[in-house]
Amino acid sequence: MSKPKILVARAVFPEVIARLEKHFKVDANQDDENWSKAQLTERMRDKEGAFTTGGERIDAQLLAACPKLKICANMAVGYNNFDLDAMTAAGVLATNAPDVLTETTADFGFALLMATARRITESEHYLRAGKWNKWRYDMFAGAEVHGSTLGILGMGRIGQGIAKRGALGFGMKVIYHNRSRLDAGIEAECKARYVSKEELLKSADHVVLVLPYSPASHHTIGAAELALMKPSATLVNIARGGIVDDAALAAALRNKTISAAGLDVFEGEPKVHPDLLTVPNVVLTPHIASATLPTRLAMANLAADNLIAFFSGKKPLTPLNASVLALE
Ligand code: 8YV
Repeated sequence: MSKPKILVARAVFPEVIARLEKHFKVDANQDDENWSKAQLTERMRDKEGAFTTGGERIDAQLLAACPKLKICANMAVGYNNFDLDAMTAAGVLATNAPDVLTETTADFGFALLMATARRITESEHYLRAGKWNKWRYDMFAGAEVHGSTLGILGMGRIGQGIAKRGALGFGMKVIYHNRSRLDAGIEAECKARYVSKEELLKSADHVVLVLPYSPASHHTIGAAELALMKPSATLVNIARGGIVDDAALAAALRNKTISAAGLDVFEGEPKVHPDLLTVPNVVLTPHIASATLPTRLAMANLAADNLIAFFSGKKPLTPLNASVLALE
């Protein structure tokens, strides 16, 4: 029997490509070319499976042009690049890559919170620019982290990881808001108290965003929400671009409506709103929250495991629209 044809849409670890090649006829984008939607569709047209990252939009238009496609395995926990309804309607299974990145991403969320609150990049830029010629008592005085109030919007696995770091490691009071309230057992484990979004924004010293992107969460944080926050508060976004209105945030940072922000994700990334590049009180990183080599390898292997399981007639490990499998 001939091997199923799959597309690997972005460059990934050579050992993962080698694994996939044992099972599939692989068309791999190892040069990491930036394909347009039309180029992606063209390369996917004759494929039965696809290995995607968060950047490739899989929608009804693409699916209509790729009738052989049966599965798209995302090397990301977030899957807002998938039109899940269109995929389900087309009978295409979608899988994501949760769990393996939880702790690494929570570490980064906390690192960004610390760097933001304690003005690490701002002070480093000052030092590198040769501006440091004497010590001053209030030089780069930042916000207290230990003992302060940490507000987490989006209390999934990564949010819970950040809550534990804050509560257990830094003695923070943790409040959270989520679509649904967590079980009392999980709240106790995370030492977290459920509050309304408004209360969270008004009372947190540090707000961390870890909620999934969907049209419903678009601009969850805009000018009105920023105005609710304390002028001394910091905001960290490791979720998705589009959850924050970046133009409104840049204005709030410039006007000191809030004191600082740490951003790993941006509206329209890899482009960054030009106003964010000119305000000093923001730490900017290029979507690297899950970026350690062991974690990225685990994410790639999980996407590969999903493809291999599916084409061997087994249940994929992390399906998003398992109802499609019932139709098989
Ligand atoms: C990915 C992410 O690295 O998993 C996610 O949802 O945002 C990151 O961990 C990125 O999406 C590329 O796949």
